[in-house]
Amino acid sequence: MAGVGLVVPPLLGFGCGSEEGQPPAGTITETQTIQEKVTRPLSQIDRYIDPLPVPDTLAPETERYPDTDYYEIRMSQFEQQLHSQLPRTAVWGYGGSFPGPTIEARRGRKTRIKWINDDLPGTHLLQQAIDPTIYQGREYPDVRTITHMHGCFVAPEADGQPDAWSTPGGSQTGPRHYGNEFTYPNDQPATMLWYHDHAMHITRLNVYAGLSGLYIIRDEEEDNLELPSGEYEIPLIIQDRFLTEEGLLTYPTNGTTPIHPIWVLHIFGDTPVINGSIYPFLDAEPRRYRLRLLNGSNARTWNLWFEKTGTPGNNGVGSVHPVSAIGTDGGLLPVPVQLEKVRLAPAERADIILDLTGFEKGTVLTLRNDARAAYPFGEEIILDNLMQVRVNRDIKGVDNTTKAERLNLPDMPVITSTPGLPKRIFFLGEQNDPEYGVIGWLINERFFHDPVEETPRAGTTEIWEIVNFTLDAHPFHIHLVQFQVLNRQPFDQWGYWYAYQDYLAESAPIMGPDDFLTGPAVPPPPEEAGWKDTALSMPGEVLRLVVPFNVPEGVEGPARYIYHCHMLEHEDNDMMRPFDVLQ
Ligand SMILES: [Cu+2]
Repeated sequence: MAGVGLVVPPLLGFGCGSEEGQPPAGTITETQTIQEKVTRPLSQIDRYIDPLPVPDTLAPETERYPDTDYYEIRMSQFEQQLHSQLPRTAVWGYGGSFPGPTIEARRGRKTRIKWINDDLPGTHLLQQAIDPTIYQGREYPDVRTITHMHGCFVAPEADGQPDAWSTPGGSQTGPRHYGNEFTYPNDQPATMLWYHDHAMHITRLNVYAGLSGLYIIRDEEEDNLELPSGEYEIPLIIQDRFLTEEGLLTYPTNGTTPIHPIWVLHIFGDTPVINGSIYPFLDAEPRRYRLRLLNGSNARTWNLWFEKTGTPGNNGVGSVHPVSAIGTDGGLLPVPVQLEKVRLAPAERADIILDLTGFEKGTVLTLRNDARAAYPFGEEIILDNLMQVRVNRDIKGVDNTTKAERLNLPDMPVITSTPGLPKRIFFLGEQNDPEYGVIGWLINERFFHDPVEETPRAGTTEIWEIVNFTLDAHPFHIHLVQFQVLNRQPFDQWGYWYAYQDYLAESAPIMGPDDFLTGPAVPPPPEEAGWKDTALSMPGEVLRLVVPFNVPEGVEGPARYIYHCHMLEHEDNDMMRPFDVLQ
């Protein structure tokens, strides 16, 4: 863990101690004790005065199981300072920090984690935002959690699915609960996954309260590239939140309709939080940095760029400083791609090189965003000016890393669908009420607990066509797999929707999108031409995915997984479905 965390002042410390001599996670130590400071209302805080914190990397226990790194990670409620001019904020977190500690894994060596929620309180941190009207008539305890490893090739029992939740102490469990200790095979290329809560109908509140963290897989292929590492490899977990003027975390409870008086269609916070810090800055050297970006927001899509906002002599102020994308959700790209802007939908990751080589001391870059919310047409506040990177340090030693455009990245296999298999079509739509309009979201007009309808066979590769009938872009996520985006193609949204209504009324056969296409199929942009587990389905477009299905060693019989929209308000009410992989 040495060399990974940046220097963080005590008042911003993560305190997920696991090193020898460190206190157990979640305890308040003397170094964490906050100095009493004059605080201000949120609307009056200064920007870019707190150094960007980086979550600690946990040290594993290596002796307990053969060929396996073992961890115990506790969930708890605690107070953390999100900005040095705000009082401490009560949050939830893994390992006593928000976001949780980073887990590093090596391809080919297993990781086993015991997720412990016994320390969580009996009342939810966001109790007022709980809305049982979205429970489809079922009953659930308010505090329930289950940790999902997003993007992981993992057995269904260890996947962390919505119905696998348990209450603190385990007195109540979901109908598909398989304990809280899971093994992750790490049988996939080097990449950055993330773990987060996934409990049925309450994922949005548990993740928003703070239950998420990073999981980085490394391998030899990546080692050989000589990418920036150690303190020059920095994760950016980008989230948005609402806080009161006093710094309390709040979640909207204004509801959408009398049918769901509290649950909201989606939320777009007015305060950016990066690695658990509001408007932080990064003091940088004039060299290459590898930034591991995660959009950890509930619902906000970001369209990010670095802009020169300050230079000695004002040279180039206002210009975009491009980055090089080198990886996606599931691994490295085949070629580096120079980008002015990086679009990230909820749960998507981007592996980028920010090259500050030769930058004069005093240069300031500001991380900006211009994505509308809801993406792409919405009218909510665009959160802009999120953090700063300041070239304020002298370079230590020499930068021996490879220039991004000269990186010899591994080849990307082109996968094709298994001949003879029909395409599967997934219709993204709304739950509509005749009186109140949109009251929720659905895929194929089915609720989560309706019977399974998709049963791909292990060893085959399918085409999944996602048809978006709504006016919002939805990040479509499939558990278990890493897929490739084949293309996107516009269609006549109204024409197809009416035909679909006829089909639902059983007066017409189901029709694929072919008769309604209005333009050419466009392959994914090069920065998206890698392994993906989440892809943005745009309104009025057919999104085609090439999805290879396999199950980890030892998995027998039909293996249950799920796919869903990764806007957490959507998946909680009911834009999520199960599927079974047959063998
Ligand atoms: Cu959605």
